[in-house]
Amino acid sequence: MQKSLLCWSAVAVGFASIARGQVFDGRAQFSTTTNPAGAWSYGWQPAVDAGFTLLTHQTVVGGGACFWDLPGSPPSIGKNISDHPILIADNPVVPAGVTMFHPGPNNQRGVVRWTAPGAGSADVFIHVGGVAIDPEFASTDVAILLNGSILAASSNYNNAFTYSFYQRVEVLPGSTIDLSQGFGTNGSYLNDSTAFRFTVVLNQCIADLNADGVVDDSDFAVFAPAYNILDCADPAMSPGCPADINHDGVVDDVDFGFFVPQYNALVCP
Ligand SMILES: [Ca+2]
Ligand SMILES: [Ca+2]
Ligand SMILES: [Ca+2]
Repeated sequence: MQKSLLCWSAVAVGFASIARGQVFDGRAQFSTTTNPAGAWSYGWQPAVDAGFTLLTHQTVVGGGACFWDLPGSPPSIGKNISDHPILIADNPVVPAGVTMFHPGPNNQRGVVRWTAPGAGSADVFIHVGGVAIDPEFASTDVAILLNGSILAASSNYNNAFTYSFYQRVEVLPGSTIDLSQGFGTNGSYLNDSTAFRFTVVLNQCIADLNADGVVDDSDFAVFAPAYNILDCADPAMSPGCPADINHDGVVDDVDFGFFVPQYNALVCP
């Protein structure tokens, strides 16, 4: 197994504290040093739900993007752990901190897997897309699976594409939720670099922003100023951006749409 000194030395950048309770943030917790790492593992499969093999080789691209991959080839799953944007081989400029994947030449699928550490309700948020710059040639597809059964699937025809998924599912210890990426409808893996976010909130009320077991005015007092700031990357935003309920990097009307029903219910489900 090849390990990059850069990947190891930057581990402190690769981990961030969990913002609130049992929040599994596939971007903040992305590991460039171990696989599996906690609830997360990075692997590949020859087709959707056709086995899962861990990726154990690592490649560094652009001086700070670390990928798990097959030796010399995608599928690959990685993160820009540097503090600056990085140009990837197929031309997307990947901002600092972004996680991304790329399918293989024979449609080997990159798979990011979350394995439940306990039983309960898991709120699953996934966002895909947004880094490649050549929409004429790019095409990928994604599937989301619970214990090998497809919950949702989507194809896109260019990387201006963005796709968001949310579902609350019941899990048992060892249950798996997979985000799987293939090369799409154009039959080519070229230009298929794709960013992703993958977050699971386990047994926690997603609108309980101050984690006291109810959703009330004290949570709205957290939400309202964050909504006015909007961007989680804004220095004025509270650390961890707790009001970003759907974990897409901004606090906007979509988050408010998640907030309102739980506020009306008051007691966490
Ligand atoms: Ca493609
Ligand atoms: Ca609360
Ligand atoms: Ca949001």
